[in-house]
Formats: sequence, C-alpha cells, structure tokens
Amino acid sequence: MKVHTAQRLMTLKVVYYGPGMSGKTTNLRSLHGMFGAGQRGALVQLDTETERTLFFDYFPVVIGEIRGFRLKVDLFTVPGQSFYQTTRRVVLDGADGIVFVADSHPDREEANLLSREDMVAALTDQGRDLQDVPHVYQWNKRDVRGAVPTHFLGKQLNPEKAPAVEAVAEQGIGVQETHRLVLQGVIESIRNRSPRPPEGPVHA
Ligand SMILES: Nc1nc2c(ncn2[C@@H]2O[C@H](COP(=O)(O)OP(=O)(O)OP(=O)(O)O)[C@@H](O)[C@H]2O)c(=O)[nH]1
Ligand SMILES: [Mg+2]
Repeated sequence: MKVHTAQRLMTLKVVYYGPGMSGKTTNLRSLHGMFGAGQRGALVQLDTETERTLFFDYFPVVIGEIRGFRLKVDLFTVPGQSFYQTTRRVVLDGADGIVFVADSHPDREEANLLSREDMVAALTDQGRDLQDVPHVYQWNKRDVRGAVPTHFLGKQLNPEKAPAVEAVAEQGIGVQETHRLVLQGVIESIRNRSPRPPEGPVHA
C-alpha cells in the first residue's frame, strides 16, 4: 500500500497468480471491460505472439474513497509458465492482495500445486507468510469436462480456508466476485492494521 498524502491518493496492489494458462490474463481483460472508461486506465499486456504472458498484464482502476483519499488499485497478472519464476517474484513483490487462479482441468492438478508452492516460496523469500496476505482462490474453468470437484481443489490448495470463488473467466462468470472479495480482504486488513481505522463505506 502506498499513501500519497499530497494527492490524497492511496494505491493498493493486487496480483493474479497461478499456473500457466489458468486464465489470469482472461480475468484481467474481462475485469477491465467491466469498469467505466473514466474509472480505469489502459490495459497493458506484455505477451508473446501466442498470447502467453511474458512479463505481466496491468491496469489501474479507481474504485472509490476512504476518508477523503481516492483509492486506486493496481491490478497485475504474473506469467504462469514455469521458466518465468524471476519475473513472477518481481511482480508479486509488495502485493497487498493475491488472487490465486487455479485451473479446474483434471490434467492441471499438479501444475496448480506447484504454482501454489512457488507462490508460498516467493512470499517466504520476501519475508511474508501467506496467512498474513489477504488472498482468495478462484476455481476457474468450471466449464471443462471432468472439472475437478471444488472440494478437492479446496483440500489440495486451500487448507487455510481462504475465500474461494467458482469461475468461468472466459465468459466473465465469477470474475467480478473474485475481484470484490480480494479487495474486501485487503481493505479489512488495512482497517485492522491502522491505529485510526478508515471509516465509512468504500464505494466500489
Ligand atoms: N474453457 C475455459 N477456458 C478458459 C477459461 N478462462 C480462460 N480460458 C482459456 O485458457 C487459455 C489461457 O488463458 P489465459 O488467460 O491466457 O491464461 P494465463 O493464466 O494468463 O496464462 P499465462 O499468461 O501463460 O500464465 C485461453 O485460451 C483462454 O481463452 C474458462 O473459464 N474456461
Ligand atoms: Mg497471462
């Protein structure tokens, strides 16, 4: 979280993490389309010719006000392909909230697990613990044949019982709910942390 007192602006960082092809970029694209033009900045996509994320995707959005401070959220995705580990760590650094986009396809169980391990290791290296970072799980691709039941996904990936949302990001299903839940977690944690908690509703 960055507070720019002179501009009365507060900036939060939310990172979409997860294995390659789980639908992180799809989430960001879909979400971008859901905000008004005056509310959002341009969507930056740094990808390869085959649309695999190379560095990250990014867009900023102003979601409301807390105590007279405009609240801006910087949304990022990481590149899921395993060899981009260094980039993932750079993007994850300083995240106020994380969305873990898991792939429900049965062939991706191991990829989900490895990606979560990679995320936990990255946080550990940054001196953080997943328990202390507001995060939500998105069980994406619920439309695929033989989708792994959500209670299995929960057991494997979410022993801490963080909030979880079912999604079909390609159809925009669950995208906004995921975003809302992670922000709720981030804002709650800020309220709990600050000595004089911000009051009043956030107008999302
Ligand atoms: N069936 C199905 N396909 C999806 C869904 N969401 C995304 N996809 C498809 O999955 C593929 C990968 O989606 P991306 O959003 O590019 O995945 P990513 O997680 O950004 O992948 P990396 O950038 O490589 O980490 C694309 O062909 C999407 O259209 C979904 O809910 N259901
Ligand atoms: Mg991507």
